[in-house]
Amino acid sequence: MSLVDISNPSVETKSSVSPIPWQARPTGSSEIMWRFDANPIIDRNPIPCGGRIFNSAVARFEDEFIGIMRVDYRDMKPQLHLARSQDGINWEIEHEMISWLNERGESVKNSYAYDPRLCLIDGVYYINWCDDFPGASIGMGFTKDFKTFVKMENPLMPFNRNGVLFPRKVEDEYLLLSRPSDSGHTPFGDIILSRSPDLTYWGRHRLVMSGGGSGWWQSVKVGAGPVPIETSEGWLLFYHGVTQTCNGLVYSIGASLLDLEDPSKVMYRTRDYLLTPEASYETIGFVPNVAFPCAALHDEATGRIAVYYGAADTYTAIAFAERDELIAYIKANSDV
Ligand code: BMA
Repeated sequence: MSLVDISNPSVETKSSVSPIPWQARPTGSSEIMWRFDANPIIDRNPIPCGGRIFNSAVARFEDEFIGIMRVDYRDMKPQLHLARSQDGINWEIEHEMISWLNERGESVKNSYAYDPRLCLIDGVYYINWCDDFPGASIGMGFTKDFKTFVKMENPLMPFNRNGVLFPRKVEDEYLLLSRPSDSGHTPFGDIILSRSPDLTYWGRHRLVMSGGGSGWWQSVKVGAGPVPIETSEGWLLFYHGVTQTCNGLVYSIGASLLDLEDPSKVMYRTRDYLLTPEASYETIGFVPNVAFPCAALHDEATGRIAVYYGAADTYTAIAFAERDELIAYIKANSDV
């Protein structure tokens, strides 16, 4: 794990000014989304059982940050581990995987679990992940204290991935984004919105976004990233867009603004990627050329956003953006 150089005045940690990890845009850069200069924040072989931690979820809980980490084991199967951090940058990762109970209080074990998202709704933290149904499907569970974890019913039928809840009900219904798929390295994929009165029964499914657009970076498939951020201009949704090359798939990061009252309506969507694999920790690794966002911290007061993304299916990295500037950029450079 890399340590942040606190002598660097451009790094503001929780103990100094910013309530979320933050670093100003580098001098001379015109990027809308810029990388943390201490990336990757989690290096290879961070705990004894796991070779790689990436595509992980982060949220604030009480006076610290909590991570639900995707840990790829030495048998290469992924599992979820709890992690804690004072600054959102340096993490203490538990060496045992999260233990789940079902809703009857019985112990249940996931055969694998990956790409978690973490969403706070009315005081309860909900976790979504890619579960084995059998085959890729959306897993869902909750915790109130990060000590007891309850696995709920799978919300949707297989095959599906990238389940992302909204942080509040809209018109008295919970909202879930997902990306129907096959059980392998899906060569297609659209983002779908589903609604539920009770987090168990889901329906009124609507298409939100398809792969495509005028450019090629998101031509093969798209999938929702972090839990959407509510702004006065709409739900800000970071997502991954995938293109095909003769050397495999390339995962980049884009963003869209969804209608606040009907988030199946895309109002604006980035024509160009915001971040594509360029840094060595994104282009060299277990799966080269992957930037896969699963979490975002938003400081409402300053508009600062820290996006956590998996790099090359190997590392955990952070990129920053400024909310109002990003929204203005998306609106001015949109291709819906
Ligand atoms: C997707 C998921 C992600 C992974 C990406 C790139 O299908 O499996 O977990 O980061 O492929 O390998």
